[in-house]
Amino acid sequence: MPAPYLQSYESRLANYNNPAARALLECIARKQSNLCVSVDVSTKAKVLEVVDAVGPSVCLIKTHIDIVEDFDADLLDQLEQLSKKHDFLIFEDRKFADIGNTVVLQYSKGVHQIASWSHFTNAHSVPGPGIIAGLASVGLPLGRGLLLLAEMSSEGTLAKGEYTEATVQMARESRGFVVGFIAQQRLGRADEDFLILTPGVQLGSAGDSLGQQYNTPAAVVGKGADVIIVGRGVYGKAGKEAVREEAERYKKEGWAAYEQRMKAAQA
Ligand code: 5BU
Repeated sequence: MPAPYLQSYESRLANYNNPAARALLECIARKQSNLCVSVDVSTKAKVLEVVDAVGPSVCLIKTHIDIVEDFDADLLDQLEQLSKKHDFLIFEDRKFADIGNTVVLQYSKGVHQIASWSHFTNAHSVPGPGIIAGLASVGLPLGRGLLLLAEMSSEGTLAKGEYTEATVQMARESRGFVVGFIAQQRLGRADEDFLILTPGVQLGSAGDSLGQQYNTPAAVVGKGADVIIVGRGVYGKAGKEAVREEAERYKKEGWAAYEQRMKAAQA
């Protein structure tokens, strides 16, 4: 029997109880898309334009909600409508990094009320397990899922080696809520199944001037990514039609790489 991640997305449903993880696996299989587009634009109109353009091609939309200058509750309503129209889930890339008591407040309160609309969020493991306990106290009753930042795509990252290993161990101890990692490669033992979401993906660019490092969809899926996260590679194109086409291109690349991974495992 090949390792869980070498099996189909559908068959991996059996390995997850978390409702957000299950919904994501189902959506990936239904749409034949392992593409997450990161919508890092700073006005409400632009966020909605990009999401409407890429929606048909993605399983997941990633937000940095705190960069939207004219944020209001209507943006969340419209995002939710688009997620129903196009069938995708939402991941707020909040990168929580504080003590449990503080992240409870940051996750549930303030202007953004992240837990109320975001199926997934993520957290650094640097504070220790209290951060997971705090976030779980808010997110679990709502059926949310947490991704731990086990590795980063940026040059010189300190999230490697023993830090990454200790992060995986923390995840093992909270499997109901922690559904996987933001990472650059497959993590965990061969018999374990964690979702691996990988940012730092672009075709035709090696990186940016601020330390971002890019790999291709084929390279990251080959190393174990379940979901590829693409930002500027998609929303950076000029015009809604070009953005839509680019999302479709990454969707096809990501799916072909997944099929290739399954084929290689069966050979
Ligand atoms: P890009 O435009 O494809 O470079 O955007 C990548 C997105 O993923 C951006 O929102 C980052 O904040 C996010 N990101 C990342 O690039 N690398 C990481 O290790 C993590 C998040 Br964690």
